[in-house]
Amino acid sequence: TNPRAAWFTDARFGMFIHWGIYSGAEGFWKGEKLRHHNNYAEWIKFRNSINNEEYITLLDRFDWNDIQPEEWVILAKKSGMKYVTITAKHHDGFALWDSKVSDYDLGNYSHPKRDIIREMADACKKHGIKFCLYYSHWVDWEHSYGWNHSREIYPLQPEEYDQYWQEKVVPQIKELLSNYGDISMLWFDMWLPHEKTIVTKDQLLQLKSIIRELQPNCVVNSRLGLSIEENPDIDYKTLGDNKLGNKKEDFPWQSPATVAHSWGFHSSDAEWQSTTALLKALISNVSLNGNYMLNIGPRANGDVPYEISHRMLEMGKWLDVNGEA
Ligand code: JFZ
Repeated sequence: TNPRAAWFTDARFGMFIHWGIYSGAEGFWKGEKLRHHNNYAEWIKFRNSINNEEYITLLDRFDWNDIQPEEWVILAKKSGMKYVTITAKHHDGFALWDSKVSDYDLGNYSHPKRDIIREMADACKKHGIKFCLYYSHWVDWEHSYGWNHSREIYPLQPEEYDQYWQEKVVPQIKELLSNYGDISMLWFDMWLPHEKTIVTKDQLLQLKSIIRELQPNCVVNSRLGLSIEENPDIDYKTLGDNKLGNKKEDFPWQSPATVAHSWGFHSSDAEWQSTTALLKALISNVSLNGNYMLNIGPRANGDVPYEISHRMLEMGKWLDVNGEA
């Protein structure tokens, strides 16, 4: 098997963190509910047609003196998780670090200035947790030539899309892999095979070779858009959201999961799964040699909803008694 992914196979349990400007909207925009039935709060910019300038006014709801990312890492540790994956850039295109490549970033819009990726990198190091990043490569709602699903009606030229790719995706991935120490994993997010998207195989291979060159130990998931079956050096397969595994595989795999439904914080998303259900999901995956990454959607002020932290801590207590170190 793949030595690069050995730590990932052993890790079993990790934390996903969806936190960004959307966390300030809480699933509502100007009194109106998110315009989509799946209620993914992190999609509000696109669903409710919010432009770049209006969207960042949500940052007024963030208190930069209050937000403590280390708390997320401590929660992961206490819950028995071995790694955390935070949304460095989600589909909204906003970078949670001080990016020299784009002005749509925290370096430009936090006062006092914060770099959440730096702080998370430091906190993970301090607490012995593997540090991993989510990066939305395919979809970007900020860049004029990024992909959004209206492009299915208003097409984008391949050359335009490549401009987005070369001037935003590639240099941002280089920044993330050059300035923040070891990145244990990059979690990309494209849920269709690249043939069905505007992204070309060449663009994906370019990205993969940059990653291999800059950080040869960094694990890459199949939602980069290259299937693990056809690309043996893709390190593991990400299943559909909240889909558990049902058999052992020849390769490492993972289920990304939420405690309720939305990934980003949503004030009316309240169908919380029980701790028992979450533990069963974890154990079921682990019994099939899989991996389970459970999400927190902190509020704009950084607080993790009690309904989530409480369940995670209960899982950690169970693992203390019954889990392997
Ligand atoms: C994507 C994102 O659009 C979403 O905001 C969130 O970040 C989630 C983790 O990933 O949504 C998906 C991606 C893939 C599937 C479903 C939702 N899928 O394969 O079933």
